Amino acid sequence: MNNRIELVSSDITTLEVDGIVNAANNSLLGGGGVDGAIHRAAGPALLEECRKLNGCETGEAKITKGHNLPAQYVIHTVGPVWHGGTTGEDDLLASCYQESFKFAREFTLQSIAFPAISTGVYGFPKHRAAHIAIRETLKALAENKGLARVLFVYFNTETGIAYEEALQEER
Ligand code: AR6
Repeated sequence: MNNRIELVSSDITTLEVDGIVNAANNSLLGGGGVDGAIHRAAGPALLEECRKLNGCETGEAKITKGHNLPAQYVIHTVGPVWHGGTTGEDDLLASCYQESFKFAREFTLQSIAFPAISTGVYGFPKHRAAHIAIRETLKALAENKGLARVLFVYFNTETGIAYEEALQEER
C-alpha cells in the first residue's frame, strides 16, 4: 500500500490531482496559510460556494469544486487547535482524514493531496500529526482500491521528515 502514498514538497494549489484537502477554519470563509493560498488560486467563486455551506465543525469536512485550481475538487476540513493533547485533539485530527477519505470514495477520486492539517497556526506537533495521517491513510487505502494516489504535501523540511519517519514506523 505504501506505493500508493507519495511525499511531495510543493505548493498544494499547483497539483494536478482529483482532489486537494484544505486545512480550513470553522467559518470556511478563508484565512491564512494553506487556506489562503487555496482561495487565492481557486478565485472568488470558491468563496461564493463556501458561503452556502454554513461553516464546518472541527473534525468534519465539506466538499466544493476546485474552480480555477487544476484539482477538480477541494475538500475543506477543520483540524483541531492543539491544547496539549488532552482535549481529544488526536481523535479530531483522525476524523479530518476519515471524513476526507469518505468524500474521496463518494466522488470516486483516484488521487487526493493533503496538507499537514493543524500543524501550522493550529500548533499540532508535526510528528504526532504525521503518524495520525499515515495511519488513517493506510486504513482508507485498504478499503478503497480505486484510490490510486495519496499525496502528502509538505511546505517545510521538518514536516517532510515527520512523514518519512511515520511511513517507516507505521508500515
Ligand atoms: N501548500 C501546501 N502546504 C502549505 C501551503 C501550500 N500552499 N501553505 C501552507 N502550507 P496552516 P492549520 C502548510 O497554518 O495549522 C488558516 O488561517 C504549512 O506549512 O495553513 O490547520 C485557516 O483558515 C503547514 O505545514 O493550517 C485556519 O484558521 C500546513 O500547511 C488555520 O489556518 C498547515 O498550516 C488552520 O491552521
